[in-house]
Amino acid sequence: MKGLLIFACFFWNGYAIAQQCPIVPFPNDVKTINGKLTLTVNTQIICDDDRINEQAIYLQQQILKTTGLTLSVGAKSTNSAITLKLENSIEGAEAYRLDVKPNGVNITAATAHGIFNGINSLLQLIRLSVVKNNNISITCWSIKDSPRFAWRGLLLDESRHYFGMEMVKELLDWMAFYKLNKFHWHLTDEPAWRLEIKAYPKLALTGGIGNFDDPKAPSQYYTQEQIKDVVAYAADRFIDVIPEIDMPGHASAANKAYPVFSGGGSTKHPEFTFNPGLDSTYSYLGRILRETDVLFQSQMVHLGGDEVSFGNEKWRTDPGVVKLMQDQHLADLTAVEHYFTARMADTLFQLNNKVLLWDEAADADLPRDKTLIFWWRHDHPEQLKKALDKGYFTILCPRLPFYFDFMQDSTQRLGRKWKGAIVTLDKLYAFNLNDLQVSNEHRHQIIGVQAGIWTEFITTKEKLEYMLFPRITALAEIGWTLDEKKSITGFHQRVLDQLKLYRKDGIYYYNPFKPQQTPEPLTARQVANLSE
Ligand code: TNX
Repeated sequence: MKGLLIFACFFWNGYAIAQQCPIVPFPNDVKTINGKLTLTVNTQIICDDDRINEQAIYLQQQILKTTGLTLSVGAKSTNSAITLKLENSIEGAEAYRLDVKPNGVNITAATAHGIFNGINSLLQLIRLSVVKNNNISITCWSIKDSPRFAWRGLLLDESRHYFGMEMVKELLDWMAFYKLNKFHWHLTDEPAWRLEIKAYPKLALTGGIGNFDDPKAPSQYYTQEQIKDVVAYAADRFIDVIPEIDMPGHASAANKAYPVFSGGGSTKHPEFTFNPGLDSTYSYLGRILRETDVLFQSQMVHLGGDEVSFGNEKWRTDPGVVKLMQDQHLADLTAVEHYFTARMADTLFQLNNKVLLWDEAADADLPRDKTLIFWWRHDHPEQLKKALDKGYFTILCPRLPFYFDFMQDSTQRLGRKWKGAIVTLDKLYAFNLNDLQVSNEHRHQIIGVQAGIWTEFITTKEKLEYMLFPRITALAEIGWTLDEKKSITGFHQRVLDQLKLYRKDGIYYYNPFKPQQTPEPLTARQVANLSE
């Protein structure tokens, strides 16, 4: 019933046509307008404001790329036009208005980011329209839109498997299309270190060797030039890139390159930690963070901080750590972990960066105004509560349903499950903050949501696409669209439209409506291992 409400009905030639706005994420205020607009080669993109000229060119390029139509950008209108205009009266850093009328399009916003969001809504309408004889006919709408959450993120783990520049840019393109605005790049972990650091070249050269399946795979990493390229590409799309340099755990690849800083590990996780009992560890990691800060413009670094207990047992007997515990009056290994995190966080604060950490760090008593906590352990709701009670701004990324390495279908053969649970598209879409029992007083501290593509079992581009598309659309709506505007029936309709775009673009997507049409892509080796 609720689903029906979002269908706007209008009459045309005497027929009632149920019409739903196809934009993903679904806009928070949308009305139908009678009639159609036809874009032709004579339609001009009008923009006489240098502050949004780049966005006008982005629109021009995307229209050419996706439809073949070449529109010119200029300051004066000839006939029908797409007009981009900054207007201070529109409230909200990312808010925009999009009016598509039979005689032209207006996109207005107070910021360039808002204009960019409006452009992406228009691009969605254009891409889903019919192009005939170089004419594009689009349905008319009046949209006033702004996001529910400021942080709408996606994490890609490239330590376990490396995907490379082309894949990263493809992800950034789709993120922009769906108004996702934070790219969390997990670049270091146990199998490999993927970021060139000039002061310590072996981090990439030696640490870059291997992946989750094959410890001997040739070194693969991002050079500093490539990082700058990605950061600029993302900035053009209003996406902040946040690097994650995981510490003091998940440090095995770094320790392979510079074993002198290793704090040891466990049988299952050898050489897993950095050594918090050595002073030189702090200056070593400090230099790494300084170079990282220069490369990334977001003024935020994620320091990980998760699962340290997987491999810190050697700390107990390490003379340096024992001395540190005595000198600093640290009662146990958790206190050592927090001491380490606080010291590294200080380095970031001196660089005018915020520190971002997984929810283990809610116990570490870092300054509230410079720390963001990522709640990932859905089975530890008390950790979310603690982060909020302590006043931290928090991002929700609970494994269930936000980890996209989890299976999405009972027929899937390779991927994670949580005690038998899988993450279907509908389960993900049903995610609701109200189920988390966050008090009203703390709601404003929840600044957003984020999904993670962890890649232990995602080894190819096809598999990555299969796990992400179309789940990325649900993520986008959870981040952007208000609960009362969401509807599962409307969403299914929108997803069906998006699947058409994936087909056009050659994306190996998963079809939630007809899973047998898009079988799970597995390599011959994976199939052989499964049947063993
Ligand atoms: C947990 S998220 C991890 C990752 C794994 C992921 C697999 C987090 C802080 N740690 O290291 O890749 O689960 O789903």
